[in-house]
Amino acid sequence: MSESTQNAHHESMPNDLDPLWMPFTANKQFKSAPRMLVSAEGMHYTTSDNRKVLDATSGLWCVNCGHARKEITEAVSAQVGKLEYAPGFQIGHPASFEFAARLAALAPGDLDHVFFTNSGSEAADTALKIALAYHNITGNASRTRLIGREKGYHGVGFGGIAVGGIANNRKHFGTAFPGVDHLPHTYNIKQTAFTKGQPEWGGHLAEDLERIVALHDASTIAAVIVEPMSGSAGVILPPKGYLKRLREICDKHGILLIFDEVITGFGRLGESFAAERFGVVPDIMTVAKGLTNAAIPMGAVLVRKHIYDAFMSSSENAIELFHGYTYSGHPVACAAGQAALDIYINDGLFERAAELESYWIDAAFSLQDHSHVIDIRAMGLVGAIELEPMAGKPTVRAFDAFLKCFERGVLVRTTGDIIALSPPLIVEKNQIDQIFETIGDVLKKAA
Ligand code: PXG
Repeated sequence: MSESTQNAHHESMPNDLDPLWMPFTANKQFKSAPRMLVSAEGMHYTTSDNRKVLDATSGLWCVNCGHARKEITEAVSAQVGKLEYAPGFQIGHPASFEFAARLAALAPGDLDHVFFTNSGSEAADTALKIALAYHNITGNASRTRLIGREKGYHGVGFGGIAVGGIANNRKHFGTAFPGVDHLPHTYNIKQTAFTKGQPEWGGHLAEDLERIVALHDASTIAAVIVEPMSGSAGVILPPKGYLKRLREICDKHGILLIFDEVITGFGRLGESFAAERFGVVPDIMTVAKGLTNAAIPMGAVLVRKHIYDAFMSSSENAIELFHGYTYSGHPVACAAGQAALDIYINDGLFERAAELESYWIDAAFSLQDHSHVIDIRAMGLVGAIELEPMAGKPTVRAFDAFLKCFERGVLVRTTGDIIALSPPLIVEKNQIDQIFETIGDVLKKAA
């Protein structure tokens, strides 16, 4: 290493790592061998020891346009200079209205009203509150039950963990949210291993909603919330027909259907939203992550016209929904979001993801015969390589692969023993090759 690189390394590595309590991280392990990213551009991060790392995860499934996009940087700095903040309660600023109108136009069906939050977790909790309040004001106050799904992830707020279905996210935090039930997950690799695209098996699991309705009665159920494709649980694609059937059963019983599109929104599955890809329009949709390309945190909830209209039928000076955040519709986040939307449209990134899909799937399936690979799932520009857990040591095999890939210049993400991949939609074919060659090499060496 040259002297100048050593200096750069030294300057960018903080002296004291102890005060920061890192989120969703093995703090002790990390701090004993830190991995630090100091800059990013396009498809790559640069580490504190000045290595380029190909980003196969879009940060955390969020930097869909690629890193450090000039258009976003410029829009953000112009907005900070012009109006860095304005309150959003009982007063407005143009950017939030303009951005909402563009999102409404992009969203399918009549999902044409937008409530801004600052994260996916806040979007999930907001969506659940809107569903409860909707029934309350339309004369169905007994509809208070919320139905999630096993293995679901809807962020870390109390509402989100209650309807979520990942045990580690729930088990230490009590049972503060009553009246929740869960659909069964659709993960079953005995039936579906190595399916390219959506599995044939599993559509029947939507029928379980009828069982839940029979158990609790529809008059007590407000909403069903699902990720159209489970991301955090390890890329579980919806079985064919499953989402359509959920929609039908919800309609039959007057239950609102919420899609959490925090990961699937903004091109991940080769369409603007999973709702478009699967041809099912929910009543409420949550988004975040790719909404601003993650340059500034932001989330949003989109609701269908009849829901918004129900709230607007109250008296002229009433506050229709007692909910909101200091930073709802933050001007700088709106500027980032508008610039991201321009990039998605001008660069045709959703179409690009669709065009690359078959190349992506074939590249993922090139690892099919590697030892310890027990399933591969892929669609759009998202994928998962599921590994056989080491006997008595779950998660170790995948985490080891994550560390080795990082050493070899590719950033992947792991959840359990699953390697999850979701590159920026600007990824090139040779970079797709690099991602899977690196993983393949790491798995071969580890075998
Ligand atoms: N809903 C879904 C479907 C998500 O994937 C959230 C809500 C919460 O968003 P915020 O912005 O509050 O984090 C998410 C977040 C991973 C991983 O690798 C997934 C998420 C976040 C961090 C890591 O599985 N998803």
